[in-house]
Amino acid sequence: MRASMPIERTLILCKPDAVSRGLVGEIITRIERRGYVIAAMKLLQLAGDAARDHYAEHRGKPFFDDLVNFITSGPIVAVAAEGEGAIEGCRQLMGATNPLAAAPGSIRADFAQTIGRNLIHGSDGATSAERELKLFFDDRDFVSRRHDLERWMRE
Ligand code: D4T
Repeated sequence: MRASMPIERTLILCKPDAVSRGLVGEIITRIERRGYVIAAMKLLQLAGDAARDHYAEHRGKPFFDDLVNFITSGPIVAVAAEGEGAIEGCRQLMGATNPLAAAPGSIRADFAQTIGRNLIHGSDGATSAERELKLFFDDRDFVSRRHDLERWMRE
């Protein structure tokens, strides 16, 4: 019997640099190849208030205004990714916040240069995942992927 982790949902954002550089497919491919499934997804452009809510933990920090200006500067793709240990697994796929410190082979190491243009956001824990998913998705936006997840786990 294989050891299992809880099935988790995490919020992934392909930030404006990922969308404008045409890297959304690359990012989603890596998430899917790891075995996580897309439970909800949308293309949108964030308003300032929504961006300030999303980044509430960084309010007051010197980079806060730049962060909000950047995340609202163009379309983003929000993805709810689901799978065993998906929160930490997606953080691994992303690599460290500063691309210069990101593990080789991670998304940020492979495609990004600076911390202010690091392509992707992923929730950093269960509490933030729950809070952030609610900012982007309603219950009715989610589609059950249980069959796909169960098949993946059997194979
Ligand atoms: P996000 O939230 O974009 O997934 O990034 P992380 O979870 O990996 O990192 P974070 O919350 O610490 O930072 C949020 C966001 O702020 C930018 N940033 C961060 C920045 O421009 N300068 C900084 O010094 C820090 C710490 C990058 C990501």
